[in-house]
Amino acid sequence: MSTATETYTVAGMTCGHCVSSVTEEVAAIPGVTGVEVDLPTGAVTVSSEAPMDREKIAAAVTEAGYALV
Ligand SMILES: [Cu+2]
Repeated sequence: MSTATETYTVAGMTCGHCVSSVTEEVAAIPGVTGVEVDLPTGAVTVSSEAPMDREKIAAAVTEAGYALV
């Protein structure tokens, strides 16, 4: 199985609850195998089985109530 890893930046996260909301929504995207969020920088690293559409990540982040930078 090949894997892809991409890092995105999410604006508006301020606490652990924000981190878990974003993690939950992004992890729910089909094909995503891992999500790591760095709260101080807003960096969200997404591992997936195949390269992800940025739009899918953006939609999940929007669903969580935040915005992709
Ligand atoms: Cu929060």
